[in-house]
Amino acid sequence: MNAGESSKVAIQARALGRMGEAELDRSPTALDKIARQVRRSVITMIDKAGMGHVGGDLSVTDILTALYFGVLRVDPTMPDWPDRDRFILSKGHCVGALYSVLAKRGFFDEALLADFLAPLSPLNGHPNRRKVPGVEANTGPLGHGLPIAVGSAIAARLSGCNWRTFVVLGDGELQEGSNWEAAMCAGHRGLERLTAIVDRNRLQQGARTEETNRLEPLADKFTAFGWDVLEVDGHDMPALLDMFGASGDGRPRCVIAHTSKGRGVSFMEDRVEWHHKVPNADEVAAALKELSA
Ligand SMILES: Cc1ncc(C[n+]2csc(CCOP(=O)(O)OP(=O)(O)O)c2C)c(N)n1
Ligand SMILES: [Mg+2]
Repeated sequence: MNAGESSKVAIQARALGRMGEAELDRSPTALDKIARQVRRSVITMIDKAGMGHVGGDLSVTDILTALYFGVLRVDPTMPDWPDRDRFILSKGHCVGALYSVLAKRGFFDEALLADFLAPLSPLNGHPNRRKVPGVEANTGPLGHGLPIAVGSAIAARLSGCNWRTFVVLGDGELQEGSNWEAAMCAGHRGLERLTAIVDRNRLQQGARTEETNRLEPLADKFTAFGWDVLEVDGHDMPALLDMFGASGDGRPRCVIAHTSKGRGVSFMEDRVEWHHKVPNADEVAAALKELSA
């Protein structure tokens, strides 16, 4: 353990942490329920902090829940277990959803979520691997997660390990050129144990993606770079679980997950202003009411 590792939040995995993998209920119904709890906790965290990225947190919630509760081989009591699957949240501004999922999965105590963005809290506005167990990479500046994930997949291959690497990218984020260098490298090397998931909510900060810098035909672009491309409703839990298998045909996999920014709160859905607008007290109450229905 290096100095950075030892400064991580005094995180003891909760009792849940030692829960045997077999005891986790991985059914889509159970996962949908967890996702609803995550959405509620995101609203509460942002309300308390007075900051956050609510729209993108809500669009990526089902994807993160499917990964952490249904797919990733991780052990919350051993966040640095060498054989674990690696997950990188490249759209790091949506860390509120990631923290909530990590806490629910047992990486740290859910009570810590109340300190989201508070002075001296380890739960910063972007993920930090030196501070929070379960976080694999520091992200926030867009365009870095896929290059890191490609490196992770190459490292697994070079060291003869069979862990898998997953990365979630924002769609607006794909306007960063570094993604396409990494995509080209992954295709060239046939990194079939790499899965990139695009949170295709069609909005970025302040505008729609297609008005800002057109991404379509997005599937064709990844296909041309040598990827196995699948498209899915990013809020359909059984379908998501289905898509997250390795490609197995010598190509990296790209899952384009069609989502709604602000998903689950009707007045936030698909509205550009909810990228990082903070709900007022009435809006918080209305959001929590909808999410408990
Ligand atoms: C390199 C870089 N430029 C600008 C920003 C500021 N920024 C934060 S979020 C965001 C929009 C991201 O949109 P998208 O990737 O579509 O994410 P989502 O819609 O899921 O929130 C921008 C421009 C940043 N974090 N990094
Ligand atoms: Mg987007």
